Amino acid sequence: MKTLRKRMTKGLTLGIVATLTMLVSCYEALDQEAPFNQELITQDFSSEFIPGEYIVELHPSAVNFRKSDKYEDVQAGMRKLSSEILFRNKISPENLRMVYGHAMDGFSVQLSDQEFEALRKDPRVKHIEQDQVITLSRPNDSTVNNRGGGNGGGNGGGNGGNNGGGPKKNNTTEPAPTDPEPTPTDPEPTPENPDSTEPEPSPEPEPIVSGPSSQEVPWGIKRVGGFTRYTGTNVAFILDTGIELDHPDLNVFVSLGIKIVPDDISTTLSDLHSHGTHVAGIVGAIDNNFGVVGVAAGAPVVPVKIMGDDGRGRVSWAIAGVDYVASVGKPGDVANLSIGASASTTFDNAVINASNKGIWFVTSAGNSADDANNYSPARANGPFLQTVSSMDSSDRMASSSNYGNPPIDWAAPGVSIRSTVLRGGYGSKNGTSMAAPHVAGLRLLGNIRGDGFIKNDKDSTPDPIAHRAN
Ligand SMILES: [Ca+2]
Ligand SMILES: [Ca+2]
Repeated sequence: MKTLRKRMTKGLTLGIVATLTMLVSCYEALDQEAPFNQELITQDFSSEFIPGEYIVELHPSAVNFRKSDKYEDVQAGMRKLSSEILFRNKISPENLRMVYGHAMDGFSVQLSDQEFEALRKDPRVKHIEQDQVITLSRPNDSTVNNRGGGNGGGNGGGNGGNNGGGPKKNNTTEPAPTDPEPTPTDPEPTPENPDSTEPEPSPEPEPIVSGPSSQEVPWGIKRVGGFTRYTGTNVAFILDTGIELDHPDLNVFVSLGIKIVPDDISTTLSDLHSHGTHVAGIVGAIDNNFGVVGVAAGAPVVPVKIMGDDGRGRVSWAIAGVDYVASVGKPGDVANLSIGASASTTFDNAVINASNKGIWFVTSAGNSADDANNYSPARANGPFLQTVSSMDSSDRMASSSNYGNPPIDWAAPGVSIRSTVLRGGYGSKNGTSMAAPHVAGLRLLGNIRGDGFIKNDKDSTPDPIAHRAN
């Protein structure tokens, strides 16, 4: 697998150097212990297309070779075919970047205006669309609490204790291994009477406890029905900035992972940004005696690194990640996409096609306080596709969350969400990026039921709150 990955990575590396303009698809606000529903918005969701960079979808009839089940073989076949098509149109095959053969047939490529016009007229070409940059707002999380780091007081910046749960002090007994559900039927908390699951302003600051029995159950995990030790055979693909491979609170399935981003963007499958590690922890942080715990505790999380260490990616890279999942994923697997871009037919179709293989694709609604129908893949719909809006611990829609039913299927916790971050640490983040993996974890466990509806929805249809069904 290692060689295979190496080879694939080599194939995918095409020396992409571009002046990347910013597209903000997802933000992570500072963990500042914001009062209810006033989470900080550091950046909006906006979009920028990349001049001269395109995603090309081919007619399936253009595929002139028999596809095997092997990802690397199909990649090689598509690379050959794509190069031929470019060559025929007097375009240097060196302009070729990603190739796709599972979620769609096609490739990404750099083109001059003249080359674009030529390729557009090729009968094998079904659709061409401009590529986009996707940018996460913060390269690093400032709220890292390294386990056992001894820098007590919680978050950097002195903003008051542990956000995101803080139940450590009473958690002296480990959850029972076989039946760990702490709050199977959590009643709807009300703003007037937040129950003990609420993470909001904790009266006494708590020191970081290292050592046994210091695991906390973040409020979001409780709200969706508590955690369950994952015993199934499926996996959760995290299409993101990678996952910190050696984080002690994560079960990272490294050998199934793939670095999609080119080598000049990042040379490691691991996460050097923190977004992907945080998302992974919400899905499946391990039930042990430290750190946090995820919805499907201990589930294998697979890094599909579509975003660079600087938090920048491209729609063409994201599609490559989706294409990979479509190839190696199995029915019942889950793929989390806590990223987004301006509306992209190609991106939508790739996700829809991949999900139709029975792989759950869970996407964030986006954080622009806008109609989710303006963003991809948030706006895509399908039987195995879930779009998730964000709410706070009082069941109120996050002020930044996108809205609109369809495409939104569920609301889930996305404000002051504590999870795994870099260097084996823990920190809080906000956004629909954090809401989606709650649903991804639930899908890994099985069915989801609604547990009430969010308050302050921005459209006329309050989103149902995702909760474990059984
Ligand atoms: Ca843990
Ligand atoms: Ca709604």
